[in-house]
Amino acid sequence: MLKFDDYLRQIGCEEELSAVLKSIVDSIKEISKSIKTSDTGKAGSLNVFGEQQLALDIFSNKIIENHLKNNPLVGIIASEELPDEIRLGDGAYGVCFDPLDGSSLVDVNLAVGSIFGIYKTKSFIGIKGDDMLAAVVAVYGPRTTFVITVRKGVQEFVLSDEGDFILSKEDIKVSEGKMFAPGNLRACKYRQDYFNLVVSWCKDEYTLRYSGGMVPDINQIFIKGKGIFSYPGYEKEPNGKLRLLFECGPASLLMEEAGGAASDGKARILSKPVASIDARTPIFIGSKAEVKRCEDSLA
Ligand code: AHM
Ligand code: MG
Repeated sequence: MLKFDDYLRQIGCEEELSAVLKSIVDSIKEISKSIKTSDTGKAGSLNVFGEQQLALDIFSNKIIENHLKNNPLVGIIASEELPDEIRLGDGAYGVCFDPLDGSSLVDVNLAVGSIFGIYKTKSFIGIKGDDMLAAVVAVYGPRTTFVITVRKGVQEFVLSDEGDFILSKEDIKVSEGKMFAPGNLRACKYRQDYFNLVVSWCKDEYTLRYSGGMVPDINQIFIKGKGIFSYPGYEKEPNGKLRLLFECGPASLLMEEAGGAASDGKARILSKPVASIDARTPIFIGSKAEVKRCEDSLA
């Protein structure tokens, strides 16, 4: 039974980065607890993307913000639920996060998650996923788990009854296999190429595993070790819906660390500079051959 702190020590993770990661993991614990009984209604406000904020989005954001504010190593944060990046102090680390991805799935009791990217930076503008030091994706489902990379492969931890995160899967690898999570199927009305791609997965007898939450949809690729998640754009929204900084970047670092790939259809997600904190990107992420198939089919 290896606890998270012991894992960090065992791999020789730098002390400061470890401290930032511990703040993040403490916030995951708190969200996991609060989510069970909290109000699932609307907060009455819109985020920078013009989307209705739920009370759940606001409180998850607050929990993470508070944990990071209490850590002097964190100098800047940016959240999907906040209009701008926020300067906290002189700390060298920057943490960007989607506090509760898929929050509208909580009332129907499907899994949701939090996504974190950790950098050494004074601003998120102009950075690339390639600059990221670590990424964490937490899943609140029947169990609370997270997958993490500090650029030494991908590991999964599970929250125990005692309140500790325990190593549950080591050196996660994503190879090939017939499982698909096709997002934004509305694009099929406007894009024959995407329609054809989805039909080809069906004809090849792929297993459909799509929950409507990017976090569980991608997490299953890590845990099953195979599959593809797609979220293309189309005329109405050429870059799709998902955010480069908050969602696609950290997920892509984890995927590449697991031996998979992540592309916007042409370029690696991790090679794309963040032009503005609200920038969106199409994404095709999972097994290498599947990502290539997306690139070839949608060229
Ligand atoms: P959110 O950050 O507001 O929760 O939105 C992101 C979520 C993703 O988890 C999911 O892949 C996507 O929205 C699905 O959106 P849609 O059902 O509108 O295609
Ligand atoms: Mg989100």
